[in-house]
Amino acid sequence: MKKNAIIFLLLCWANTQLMADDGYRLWLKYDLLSNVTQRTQYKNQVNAIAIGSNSLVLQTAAKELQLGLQGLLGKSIAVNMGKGGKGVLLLSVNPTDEAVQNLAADGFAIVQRNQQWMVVSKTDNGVLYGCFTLLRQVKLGTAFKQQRYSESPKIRLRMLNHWDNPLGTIERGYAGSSLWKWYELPEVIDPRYIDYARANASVGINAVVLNNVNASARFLTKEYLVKVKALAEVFRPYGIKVFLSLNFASPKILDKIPTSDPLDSRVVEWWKNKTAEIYSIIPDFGGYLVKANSEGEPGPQDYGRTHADGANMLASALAPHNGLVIWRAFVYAADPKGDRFKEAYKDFKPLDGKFASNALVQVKNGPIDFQSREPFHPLFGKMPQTPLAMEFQLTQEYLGFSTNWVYEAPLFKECLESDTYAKGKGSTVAKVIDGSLDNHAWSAMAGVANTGSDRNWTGHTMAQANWYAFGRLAWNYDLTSEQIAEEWIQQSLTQHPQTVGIIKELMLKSREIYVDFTTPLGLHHVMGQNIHFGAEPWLEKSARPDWTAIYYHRADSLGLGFDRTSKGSNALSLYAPEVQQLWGDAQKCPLPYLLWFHHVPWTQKLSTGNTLWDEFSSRYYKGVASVAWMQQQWEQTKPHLDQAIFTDVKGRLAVQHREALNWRDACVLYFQQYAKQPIPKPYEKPTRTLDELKKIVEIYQLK
Ligand code: BDP
Repeated sequence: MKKNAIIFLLLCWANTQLMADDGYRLWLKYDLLSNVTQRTQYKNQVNAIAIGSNSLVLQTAAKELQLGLQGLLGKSIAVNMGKGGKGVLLLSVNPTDEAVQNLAADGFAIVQRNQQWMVVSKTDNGVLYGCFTLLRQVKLGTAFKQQRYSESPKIRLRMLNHWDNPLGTIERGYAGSSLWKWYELPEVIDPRYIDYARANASVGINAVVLNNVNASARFLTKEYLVKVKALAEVFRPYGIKVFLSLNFASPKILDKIPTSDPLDSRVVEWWKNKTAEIYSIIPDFGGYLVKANSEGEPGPQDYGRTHADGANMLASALAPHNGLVIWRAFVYAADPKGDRFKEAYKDFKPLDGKFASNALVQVKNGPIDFQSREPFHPLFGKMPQTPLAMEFQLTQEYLGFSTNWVYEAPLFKECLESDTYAKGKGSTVAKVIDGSLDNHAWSAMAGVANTGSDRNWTGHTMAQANWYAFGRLAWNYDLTSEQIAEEWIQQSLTQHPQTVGIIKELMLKSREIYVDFTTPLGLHHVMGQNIHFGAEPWLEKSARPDWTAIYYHRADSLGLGFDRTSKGSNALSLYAPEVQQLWGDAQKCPLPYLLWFHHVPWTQKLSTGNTLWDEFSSRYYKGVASVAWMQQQWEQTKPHLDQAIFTDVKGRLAVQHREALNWRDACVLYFQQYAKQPIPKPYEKPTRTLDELKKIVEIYQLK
């Protein structure tokens, strides 16, 4: 071995031994492969990388591949222009290559021809994704197994939505402050912006909305647009487009136009000019995300216009620049007699077919608001003429912030795999949003980001997996939660087989455990009202009835749950008949959805053989016991994990246990007042009183 190579290996080794892992590198840890046979085998495959053209994205692809392979294989690998030959890995953009003919634009193939490996795609971005995939395969030991391997993304726009504000705070952010240092931009480019882009590109994310949907008009000022431009320049080499959330009243706020009516010619002109200005600064700007007439935000309804009128006005300003408007369907008029479940449907369903071709409607996964379990949103499958984008929430607003471990892939998949029956059996939500069911050109999946300035990006190290899983599922929703967990653990934490197994099991069970100790059997929206943390089922008064807890749980001496059948709000009627059948009968409704649709007598026997009260209260006890089990399991991972990560997660699990006890005691004692039944055996009655628990929750709520 040459002297240089020995020094290089020693440095790699020292690097991995000496530094405690602060989680910063996420799943992009290119440390020397520990499997020597594998390493040697891969080493023999690649001596250099060649790129056929010199575009920004292709250069990035080559640089990333070089960095990754050098780290993983412990040898230096040169990058050259040209086609190379044997032992040279070629990165090629070639729309006519037969290997990519049947793939979407960003798809790629990794093929071996004449003893040369190549990553080929129709687009630069596709090659970049191919390179990151190859690195993942090298790490997992699955690289270069087939002479031809290919992938094609199912969704066209795979985007993160940041709810970041101009002053650095993040709405519903639990991992520090905003990544974007607006004051320092555009002059100072924090290297972290680049690492953020790398992480996104590595899982196929190709679009980001930089600012909060409750948008400050300030982002559209010249002063801010040059800051946005600076970020766009960092993201461009990683194939990521920048979008902005806008404030619908911007013409009024920024330029004192007396109205923001979307049909007023002054307003139309204002947006046309503003949009042209944006594109003159950021030529590949993606477009706008809009929250309008929702939770106090301005919108077209302020002028008697519809959501489609508002969206189409913006769409026509964007069309000459190939921009998109993404209009959110998260609206719910305050109707004291209504059911919030039905509000968005009421507003949007009649507008199907009325949106411009460069407009998408972004719908949250469920009808209320990112609860730990929701039935799929009834709009999916009911607006066939409109491309519907999916909105998931990665940040754990209703899932215990960053002190609770909840792996969200099962939650996302549960929604994506739900059958809307829009065009018969198999019309899944996934097929609605990927555009295949109704032949839409555009498709999008958005995740409300969980990133922040914390060194490990997401506060809870395990929450990194939610960012990762979101990207992987937006790329290919057919991947299983288990596959994604397995690859994330191996890349981020450890490759020790037993430890991988333990962590994987914890991840896969974590969401159901959280549901059990917070909102079992389909209970929903009983969290603390101010910060959406902890339990506050006794909340009776708020600025709006549909912000209280009693509006949703409807507990009384007879039973528990919201009757959404024809005898109640009839929200069930918004779904296809097959879905109504599935959920409509309280005797047959799957238990996870029971209290979403039925007011069930406390004494009713459920399919488990227990009465509602016994099953409901037992779930809280089981949930707490499961958190204790998580703590025990975690202990076993200690010998095979970085100690900083081990200790941090251990601490967070202890907090989760304390919080689970609070949830359990608060909910069991509160609902017991209505059920008037003892705590089922073998469980013990909480030692604290309801008043004591109310005080604890008040502290959470910063009252
Ligand atoms: C709710 C959040 C609120 C958001 C809103 C939205 O509590 O902060 O602004 O969703 O999605 O979940 O617009």
